[in-house]
Amino acid sequence: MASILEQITSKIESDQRLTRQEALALFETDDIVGLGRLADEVKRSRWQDRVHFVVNCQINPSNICVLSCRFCDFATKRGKPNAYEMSIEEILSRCHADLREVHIVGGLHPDWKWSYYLDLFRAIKQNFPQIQIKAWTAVEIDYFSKKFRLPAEEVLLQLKEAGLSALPGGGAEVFSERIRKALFPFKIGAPRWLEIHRIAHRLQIPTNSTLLYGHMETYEERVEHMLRLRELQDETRGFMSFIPLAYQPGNTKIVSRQASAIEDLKTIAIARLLLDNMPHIKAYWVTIGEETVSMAVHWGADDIDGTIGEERIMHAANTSSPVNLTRGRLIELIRQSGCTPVERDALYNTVSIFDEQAHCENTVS
Ligand code: V47
Repeated sequence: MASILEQITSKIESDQRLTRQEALALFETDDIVGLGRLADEVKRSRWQDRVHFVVNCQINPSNICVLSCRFCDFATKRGKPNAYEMSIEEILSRCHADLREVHIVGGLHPDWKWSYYLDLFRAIKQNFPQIQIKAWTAVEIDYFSKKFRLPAEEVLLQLKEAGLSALPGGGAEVFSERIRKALFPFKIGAPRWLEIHRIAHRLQIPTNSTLLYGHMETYEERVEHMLRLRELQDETRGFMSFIPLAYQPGNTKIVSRQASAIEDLKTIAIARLLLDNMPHIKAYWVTIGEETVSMAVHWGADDIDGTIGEERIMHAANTSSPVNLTRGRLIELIRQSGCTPVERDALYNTVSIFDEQAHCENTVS
């Protein structure tokens, strides 16, 4: 009898979708190499040996948050020694002419006015018109909608007019009521997260999607999460990428160590196979590290995010990754993995293809 991997291979070769049971069987398989090879074939049929990256900068304007989610080491309260807030000028001072993307997310700030959010985007676009702004998760959009008494649609329209290009994929965590009740009971759940992304897609604002794994979720819950994203993507085609986020345990004591590299690679490979309508699968070096990323590009990932700068969410949870990678380092990492680096913008338009050594050496910084 054919093995589960052989059965799934022939389904994929005849363009059939994977079922929930098949995805679960892949999580249980011992044939990690076979799983990786299959995900790599699917990735190559779409992207050949290309791997995308972006020259970007993450900015987390404040860690003051009205929520206190159990899994989060980043959020704090006003008056605590680690609390911080950035002015628009401070944020501008972190932007520079080489950037293609700024990725802005933060705590749900209790006092900032709606004008801060609009003025911030206008100031970035005025000073750095080439930068595309990918900002505020669905959780933040929902918070603005309630706090400023505007429908989510209106929040998104005003942000778009001020310069928003895309929404990041954060805040999804795991689409499981069991886990929401245990780890983030006051944060929006799956229906509202999906609704905000549906509205964004309707307004022609592309978005990303994430899954926070490696804490207390089951394989069934990981699969259910991916299936709900696949379903919305069938409806809207508005997602650009899916990013599995490996949980950094930090000081929360939810788990004692982060998921293994094999778990990271399995999750990426299964995402590539199950999310057949998701263009990009991102291996995020900040959470899984450069070594695992260099393998992940052979396990189904076609994107490794970007230079990033001073990221604070995972670093608050003691990630061992560096605070910044240069464009040159990203190109080297992709090349050393045997792939072709493709610099992109926030919306996955191609900026440069580094398919010749000379081109790379002349261009890196
Ligand atoms: O929503 C919080 C997660 C997310 C931890 O869209 C944690 O391109 C791991 O969404 N360990 C924010 N994860 C980051 C995010 C993201 C990152 C990179 C690219 C994109 C994109 C989006 O980080 C949160 C939450 O799910 N998170 N704490 C932690 N200790």
